[in-house]
Amino acid sequence: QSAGKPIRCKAAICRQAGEPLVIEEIMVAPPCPYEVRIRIICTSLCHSDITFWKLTVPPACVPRILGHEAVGVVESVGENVNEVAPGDVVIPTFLSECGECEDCCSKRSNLCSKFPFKIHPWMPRYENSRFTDLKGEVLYHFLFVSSFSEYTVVDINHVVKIDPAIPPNRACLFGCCIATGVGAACKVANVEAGSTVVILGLGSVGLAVAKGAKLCGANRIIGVDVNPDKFEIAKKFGVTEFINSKDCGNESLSQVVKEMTGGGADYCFECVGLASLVQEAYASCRKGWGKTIVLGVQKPGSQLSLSSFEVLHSGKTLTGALFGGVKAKSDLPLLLKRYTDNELQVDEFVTHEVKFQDINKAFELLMGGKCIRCVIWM
Ligand code: CXF
Ligand code: ZN
Repeated sequence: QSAGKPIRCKAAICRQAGEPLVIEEIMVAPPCPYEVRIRIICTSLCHSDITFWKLTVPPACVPRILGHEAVGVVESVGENVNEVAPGDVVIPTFLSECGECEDCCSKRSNLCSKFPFKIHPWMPRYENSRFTDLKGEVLYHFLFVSSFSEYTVVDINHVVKIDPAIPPNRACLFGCCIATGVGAACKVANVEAGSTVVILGLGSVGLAVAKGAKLCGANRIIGVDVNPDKFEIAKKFGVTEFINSKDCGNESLSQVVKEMTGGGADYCFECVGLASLVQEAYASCRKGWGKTIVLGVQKPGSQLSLSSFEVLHSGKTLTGALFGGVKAKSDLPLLLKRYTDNELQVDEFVTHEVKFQDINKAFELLMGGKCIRCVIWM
């Protein structure tokens, strides 16, 4: 009975960069053609939300509804939507899969070219917003998801229908960290059994890389972090050795890795978002076949410096991946199946859960360093 009408509900709005989110009543417009209005069940906080919450320069903009790791129920659908119906449980995804473009038709890419990924304040198809505050002011979208709201509107190309039996406080993690980390190991790097993996940064994405590497049969999984407490935690995720990058003395991290591994790691994953660490990761990989995968979100404008001579001589590969190379609609259900088959455990990722009204607590927890994932229940 709400279909076709605006919905009044609560949302957590970023009104000023770096200031606590403000919970306000807002209006959520009905979905346009090819769009889906979703009632969010729960959402989790990702470091990218914090990055964009703090950011004061474009592509940042306020007032904005952040949040991009979520699960919800379809409330209503716009015209031309046949893939999902009201009542379906769905994960909204920041990457589109139109299923028709050159990228969607190729197994080599997950970067839909019909609705390309961008840090954008609008809906992908109509370049406008479905959110207004009670004064009628437009509220901006985030990553085509904006899940810090009781209701959101998402393009059908950004919606994946899932098994409603999956616990929502686990399902939501597949909207970013699990797909990004596990996908990076299993799909982008295609980690070979018996190999040695180095993970720079043991946040949720780094730990998800460890899970993925373990699933692929990696022999040694070396975690690197500045926080020594991370090793105990990371062991549960498959990390077998630890380097505190602050304790490398006169040596560079890559020198330490090369000594430990007898020449360099087979795979190196940068999960922090620092250009200098991407360079260290590349230097830590074994000549001839080492692969470096960049997952960390860098500051806008940050540049890499690599010796072209070394690139020529090394035979190494450097690549990056959004969403772990995972295609939202084609691959996410397969990853979820590995979870329901108990092959991939994700319980350990959820260290905290809060109510929507306490969403700012989730920010404090994640920034505090002891939290891996905090689920926010609507
Ligand atoms: C990121 C990927 C790079 C841009 C911002 C969002 N993904 C998820 O956290
Ligand atoms: Zn994220």
